Amino acid sequence: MAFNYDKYLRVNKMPTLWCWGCGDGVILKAVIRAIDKMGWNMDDVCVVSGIGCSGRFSSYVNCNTVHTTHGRAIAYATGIKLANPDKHVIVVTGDGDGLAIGGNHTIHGCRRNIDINHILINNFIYGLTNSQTSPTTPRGLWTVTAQYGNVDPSFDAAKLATAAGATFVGRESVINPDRLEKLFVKGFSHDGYSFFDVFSNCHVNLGRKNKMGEATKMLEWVNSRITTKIKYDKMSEEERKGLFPCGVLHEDNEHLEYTKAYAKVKEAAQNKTKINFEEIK
Ligand SMILES: Cc1ncc(C[n+]2csc(CCOP(=O)(O)OP(=O)(O)O)c2C)c(N)n1
Repeated sequence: MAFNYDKYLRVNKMPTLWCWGCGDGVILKAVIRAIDKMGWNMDDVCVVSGIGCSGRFSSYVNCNTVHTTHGRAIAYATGIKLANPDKHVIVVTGDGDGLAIGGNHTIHGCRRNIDINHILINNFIYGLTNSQTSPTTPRGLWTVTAQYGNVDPSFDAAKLATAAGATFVGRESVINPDRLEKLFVKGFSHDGYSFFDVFSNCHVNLGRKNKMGEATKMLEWVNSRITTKIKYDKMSEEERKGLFPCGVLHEDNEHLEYTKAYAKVKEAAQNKTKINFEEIK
């Protein structure tokens, strides 16, 4: 039977505002297919986004949505999840949104290990605002704020999230929608902070200005930067240069999820008892 996309989309908002060929639509499709696989009721799902092309995400999914301020989506989502621990919270940010202005919120969300599913749409540029350098812009590329080429070293967002304490970290790209959907299902099933570094294409505000070609050429470029974790693990340091592993990169089920830890604070306050920290790992 054909997949019923209408059930999950605000069809009255279609077509989207994204440029033709933008990877954001592929990610939207993978997210709703993963929600379907999870069997979640859309009334129990909340999608929170920041500002940017990626920020439009919350406009298109037919569930509880909050389109927040630039960089602050994780702060809003933390409040939503703490007040509604039984609901499923998905945050969508851009690389600028989630790693530059909102980088602080991202690392503290990871540190707390709150059960938020953070999808970082990594198109290596500030897309919406016309091509400013982001923390993931590769060295050497032209941006409007680096007109002689970007000299800043770039972040590996997955390594950052792992180091900050996220207990599920994965990476995929828009080249492999099936693998992306499967990764979302795995991360959505995980009880704790799930961070997804999703490589996407901005052929308009990164590609065109760097003469990298149209959408399909840009997808080839994205594809040339990734490999599977299995292959990556077998490579030498030299072979790994410029490549990013994809798949589940880190998973840790030992640490207590934050709303569960916080419930112990509530319990102690209500009963005027002490928290048993032995129970909080
Ligand atoms: C506090 C604040 N600062 C700056 C902006 C302007 N602004 C809107 S979106 C954006 C960057 C978007 O880039 P990114 O987060 O990478 O998302 P993309 O558009 O590429 O999906 C900026 C700087 C804003 N809206 N609010």
